[in-house]
Order: sequence, then C-alpha cells, then structure tokens
Amino acid sequence: MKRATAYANANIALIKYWGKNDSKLNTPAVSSLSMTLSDLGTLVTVSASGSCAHSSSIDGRPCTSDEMLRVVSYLEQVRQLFPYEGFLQILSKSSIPYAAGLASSASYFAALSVAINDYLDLRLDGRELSKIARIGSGSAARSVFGGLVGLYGGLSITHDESYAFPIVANDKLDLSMVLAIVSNGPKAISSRVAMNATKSTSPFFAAFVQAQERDFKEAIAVIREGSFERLGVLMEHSTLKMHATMWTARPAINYWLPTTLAVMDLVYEMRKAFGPVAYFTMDAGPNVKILCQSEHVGMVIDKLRESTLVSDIRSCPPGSGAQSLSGHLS
Ligand code: 2P0
Repeated sequence: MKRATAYANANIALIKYWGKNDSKLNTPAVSSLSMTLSDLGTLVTVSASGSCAHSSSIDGRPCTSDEMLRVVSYLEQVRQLFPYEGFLQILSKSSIPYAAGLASSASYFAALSVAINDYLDLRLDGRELSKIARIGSGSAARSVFGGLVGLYGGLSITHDESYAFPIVANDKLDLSMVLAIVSNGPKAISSRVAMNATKSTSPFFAAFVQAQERDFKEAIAVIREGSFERLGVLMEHSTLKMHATMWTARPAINYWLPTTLAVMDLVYEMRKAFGPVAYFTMDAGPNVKILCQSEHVGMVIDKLRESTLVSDIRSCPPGSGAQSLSGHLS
C-alpha cells in the first residue's frame, strides 16, 4: 500500500499572527515571526482512504465532525491547486496537548503538507510547502522550517506572496523556550473564530495591524544582530497588543487565567532579580511561554518550580523543520 509519513514540530510566535486577509486561502492579515520548538510535534501518515470520502483520526480516535470539516476543506483546497484522484486517509499522532494554545494545528498541518507532497509526488520546495501548510493553519506555514521563521502577511496579500522563510539568527542569541503549562484543556473558543471576531469588532485591531510590520522588520534585524533584550521586549509587546485586541472585541475574548497573570508576574520578578533574562508570550490559551537564553533555562525552571504555580514545565530549544519519515502510523 502506498503511504507517506512526515513529522513537524510546533512553533511559538514571537511576533504574533492574529486576523485573516482571506478566509478561504487563509492568508494572514499581518506578518509574523516564530521559533520552531524541538521534540513537541505531530506525526502524520497519508494513504488512500479506500472509500468515497476522506477519513481521518487523531491519536487513534476518529475526528470530531468539526475536525473532519477542517481536514476535508484543506484536502479539497489542495485538490484544487494540485488535482488528484480519489480520497485520502489521514492518521496522526501528537505529543502536544490538543487545542490548548500549544500550536497543535501548526505541527499537524505542516506535517500533513509534507506527507501529501510525498504521497502525491508534488516535489514542492520549502516556500511552496509553507503556502499549502498555511491553507490548513496560518501558523503551520512557519513549522515547515526550523529555528526562527518569518511568515509574510498583509491586508491585501495574495496566496503567492504569503509564505514562510527561515531567519538566520546570530549565535549570540542561543534561545530557548520554557513552557509553563497552566492548563491542558481545550480552548473555549477556537483561534480561528476568535481572530475573525476580533478583526470585525475590536477598535484596537487596526492599530495592531499598523504596528505589526514595523515590529516584524525590527525583530528580524534584532535576531540578526543578536540582541536578546530587544527581542524579548518586542515579543512581550506583541503578545500584549494581540490580547488587547481580543479583550476589546464585542463580546470580549479572554484566554488568560489568574495563574497566567501570576506567571507573568514571576517573569517580571526574574528580570528584577537577574536583569533582562526572561520574557513571556501567550497564545490562544492560558499557557505562558518564557523566552530565555540557554544559560538561564535552569534558573527559569527553578523559579517556576519554587512558585508552585504550574506543575507541568517543559523546556524546548529551537527545533528542526518538518521532515519526511520512512516509518508509518497504522
Ligand atoms: C500565532 N496564533 O502567531 C498566533 C498567536 C495564536 C496566537 O496562529 O485559523 O491555528 O488555523 O490560521 O494558526 C493560532 O492560530 O489559526 C495562531 P488558523 P492558527 O501563532
């Protein structure tokens, strides 16, 4: 039986993507920048479905109808771009808590895109792969590449212009991300629904979009120069601006929990005690991701443990991009 399997890691945005330009092709309204994480990702195997419909399972359970809708819509978009016959079976296995704001859809659609590329023998390069991964999930475009990655977006950007690219970081940065898992539960509102509601109702959304291109370009320059402090400051400002657009949506959207704020406070305390060593970012969920340099990972973990605010702590250095594998899920 013909099968193709790929693995992709999750990524965490330093400069956030929030809001869409085109909902069908899923082009983002703003450019964004992320770090691909190591050892936190999704394995996907593609084969023929053997029936007259696509089929799909996640971690051994059948997809819910909403999940199925999203996968089928992606597979049919791919069919329009790269015509293929018949229907596909998609099996996946993830090391990420599902839908908890830990980029599970990013690694899923990046791995799926690479597996489909192999299965259909499309021979797409990284840029083209990132464009089809983006159709599945905006952030998935970035998981195609390892390390630090940019993704072009914009209010009038086209499918061809919206692709991801790797950014060569200055060795001085030596980044790592510590994840403080406040909650593993699925989010109450999907990021897709939340970003559409934010874009159409928040008076702050236009300001977020306006500032984003400058933040994106500055972050790329800072990554090349190797200034950790400037990168951390930009990252915190980006997440706070993004969440401010959500709180000012109607009705308001809030992903944070009291523990989220307590962990943010702890990061401020780390900086008071040790200088510019740690910065926070939060996504569509209550979990806090702390950016630091390798030499400070031990201190960040110790402080989190001492605080007893979270029991699940993971540290992730930068990880590799999506890749084809020879073993398959069954
Ligand atoms: C990001 N997030 O840049 C931002 C920050 C969450 C907050 O991308 O609708 O799953 O599939 O394109 O990529 C989460 O949204 O949204 C996300 P879709 P996605 O990482």
